[in-house]
Amino acid sequence: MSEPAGEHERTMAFAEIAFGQIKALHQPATPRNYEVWYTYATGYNPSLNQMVNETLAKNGTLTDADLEQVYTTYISATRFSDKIDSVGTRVMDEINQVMAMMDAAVGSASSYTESLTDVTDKLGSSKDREGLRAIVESLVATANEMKQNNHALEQRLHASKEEINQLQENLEVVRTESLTDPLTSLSNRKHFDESLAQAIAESAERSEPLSLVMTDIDHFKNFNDTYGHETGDQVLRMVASQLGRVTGGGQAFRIGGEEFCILFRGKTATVTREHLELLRQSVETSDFRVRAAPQQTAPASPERRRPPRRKTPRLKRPSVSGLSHDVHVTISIGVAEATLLAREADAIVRAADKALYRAKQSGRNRVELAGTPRSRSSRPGRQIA
Ligand code: GH3
Ligand code: MG
Ligand code: MG
Repeated sequence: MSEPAGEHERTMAFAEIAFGQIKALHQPATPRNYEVWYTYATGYNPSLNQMVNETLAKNGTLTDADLEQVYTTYISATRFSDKIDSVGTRVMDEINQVMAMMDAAVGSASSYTESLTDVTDKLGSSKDREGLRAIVESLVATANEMKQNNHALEQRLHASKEEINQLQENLEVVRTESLTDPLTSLSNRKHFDESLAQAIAESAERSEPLSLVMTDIDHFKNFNDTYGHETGDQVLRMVASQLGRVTGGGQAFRIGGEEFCILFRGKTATVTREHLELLRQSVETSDFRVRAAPQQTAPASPERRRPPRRKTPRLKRPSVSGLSHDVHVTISIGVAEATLLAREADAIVRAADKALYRAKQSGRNRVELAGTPRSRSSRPGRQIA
């Protein structure tokens, strides 16, 4: 009985540390955050602890985006590899069973050959009717046995084929899941990193342009502070769905909290900008209705590196039902072109991020091109107050 009591105390100590961290850093006590801090408290995942400690040392806290990154890198990624391991084990089992069946088939085929050789010998020496009848009977019996073995093998192979097809489908689902952001269903950061590397290699090989877009929701923190995290999530989904419909063949990714990327293969930044201008306008003019009432208290703002912002998101119209508001959502966009820079992922990401920063500094809700003077940035349809 001492084991469970010891286990109870040990795990309660981890739980207390996890709650303590959530409280001290004023974070939402969501299962995800709890899991990150509980894992941190156990110390079982040194890489997770290292990432958390480095972020704490640098910023004094972990933002939601940091927690999401820690979770996807060190917790959910492990789950996916567990799933892949389990599919892999089943494939190995299936292969082992088929191999055993093949061994048995080879064994029975060689004994069939031996029987046939034996019968052939006997046929040569047999003179009477009875002798011939016995040989034919033994031949028929051996042939029947062989037929049954072949039938069983055929059935087993058929079942294995079905099982392996099913496992292939499972593997595809797990792979897709591991590359998809669960909140918005857009491709995730991992998919982005892979796609960017691939797109750079392809654009270099074909000597084609490649444009990378970084976009970030304006004043997003205020949606959370004013209407709550759930509403923040709704805003994220709404923007993601607009990004998913972007024209010009761009592929959209959610790479962090309220930050998204779009890759335009074979398109220059200038051409891309036209599509981005349509995207910017479509977010700005979309009717986004929030059902929650504004919250009474807003949590403290974390440290920021972006330019200052308004206190609350703008409400387009007064409340209709008393609990329902149309909320004004805008995005800022930065775009960089690979052909104008060294074809290197870091350099392109940095350039697009810099352009995005410029879009924020110039008043948000606008598109900026990397290396473009401010005066050439696209103007928003209307100015934010
Ligand atoms: P700016 O216009 O300068 O971009 O301001 P901002 O408020 O959008 O930028 P900031 O980086 O300060 O805020 C980002 C916020 O996004 C902080 C974090 O709590 C929130 N966030 C990150 N991930 C999620 C998420 O998955 N859901 C919700 N609801 N909020 C998230
Ligand atoms: Mg933002
Ligand atoms: Mg941001």
